Amino acid sequence: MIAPSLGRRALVIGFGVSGRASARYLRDHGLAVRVADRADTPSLRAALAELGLEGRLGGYAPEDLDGVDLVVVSPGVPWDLPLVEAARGRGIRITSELDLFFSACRQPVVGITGTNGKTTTTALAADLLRAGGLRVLRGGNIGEPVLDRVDRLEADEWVVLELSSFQLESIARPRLRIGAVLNVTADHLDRHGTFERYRELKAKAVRSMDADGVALLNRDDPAAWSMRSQTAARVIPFSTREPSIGEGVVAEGGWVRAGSTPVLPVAAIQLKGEHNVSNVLAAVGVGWAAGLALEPMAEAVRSFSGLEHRLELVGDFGGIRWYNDSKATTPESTYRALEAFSEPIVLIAGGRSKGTDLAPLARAIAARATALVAIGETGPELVERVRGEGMASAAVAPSLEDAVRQARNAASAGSVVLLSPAFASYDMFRDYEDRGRRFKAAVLEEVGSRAS
Ligand code: UMA
Repeated sequence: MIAPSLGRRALVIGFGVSGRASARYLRDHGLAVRVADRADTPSLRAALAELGLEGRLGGYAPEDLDGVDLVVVSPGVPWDLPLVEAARGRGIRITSELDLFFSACRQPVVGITGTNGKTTTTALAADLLRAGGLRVLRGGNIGEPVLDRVDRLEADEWVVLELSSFQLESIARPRLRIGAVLNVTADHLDRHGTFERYRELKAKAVRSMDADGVALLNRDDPAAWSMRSQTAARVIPFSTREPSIGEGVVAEGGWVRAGSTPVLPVAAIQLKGEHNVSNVLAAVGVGWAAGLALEPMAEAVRSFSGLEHRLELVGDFGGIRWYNDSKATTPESTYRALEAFSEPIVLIAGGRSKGTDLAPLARAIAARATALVAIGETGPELVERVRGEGMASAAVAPSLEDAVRQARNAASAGSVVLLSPAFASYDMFRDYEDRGRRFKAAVLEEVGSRAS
């Protein structure tokens, strides 16, 4: 059946995991789907052939819009790309995978956004809801598209989405039952221009909520907390620092509490760092707002050991513990990683800049790490700046493998080697996952094999 509101002929711009899900969904709804992608690779060609679609790879042109009445923009494609602007100029409807998802989905949706901690909180919130007996579809920026699964949702199923600013920008009305904003610090300024615009995109998650919704806002983060005046939803604060916030979720006296009810001891949380306690509070808040019993939720928190590439322990070799925190693509996530340890730290950092200032990062590294091995495009400037802060042990490594060797030489028993890059990975790697896996492989190769 052709859904009347979708049109007849769609152009999907960007053929990554999100674009493929959109293309599948629209094709299955009877639309003629064409794809355009700036890249041209064997895997893109194979994916096109597999879905039986026509497309232009290696660039796009205005004629790609001919005959099209719907344009689906992938999250990584700028919302103001000239081709998208041209489509607007022609009066063509512009949408996205998640915009279409919200139009089609009737089930309650939990949306989790913020600059750091989204993926961990999304994974944990989904686990908590499942532990509480609910059926859950998890997806979004966590790497799992959802549009091609919306038709299979059960009537009583819940949806837990990680929402990025890129995705929020493209959703006309994110209709959330429960929305959580974890924190907002400067990120993606290369795309959004100003912090204020970026913050507004995050606020969109709670701005379009109704009075029967619950907005979980981080009381400890000024930008997230300021959104309490921008939502019609009931606001539940969460905080690791202010125990007396009334009807909130807090960490106080060594306990996680939901309102006045103790949920579990903070010491039972396996994740490292105060930022992760904050993420746990947000996830517990989601379960609490969904009306679940606290005991199964506490059990789900206890058994959650974290995700790959987020302060992930690679191994302990000769008394040196190696951690993969490749998902740290912003200085703030690296600050949190640095704060999560009391041991001496040899830090591997650097990558592609997203327009943030390097000075505060250099100060934090010099204050907390004993040595820096810098990689990627920002590597040389980072080394120069930490030296300017008085840090003697700082050097550039031409490759990640070389960085691992240098870090091994700089570390001693009892210290931690931490890959927490603070920047995007695209200068040297396919993505942060590629960076993290190559790091782990290099550690096992260079250090693990010698230690065993
Ligand atoms: N492309 C173009 N033109 C462009 C940009 C990209 O044609 O201007 C093409 C690329 O050649 C590639 C395709 O688009 O073939 C990639 O599309 P995409 O960048 O939208 O990436 P997807 O594979 O579809 O993954 C997207 C999200 N990517 C981004 O937002 C950059 C994934 O988030 C998300 O997990 C996935 O959808 C499912 O929802 C990743 C991410 O880095 C993890 N997110 C950012 C972050 O977390 O900081 C926001």
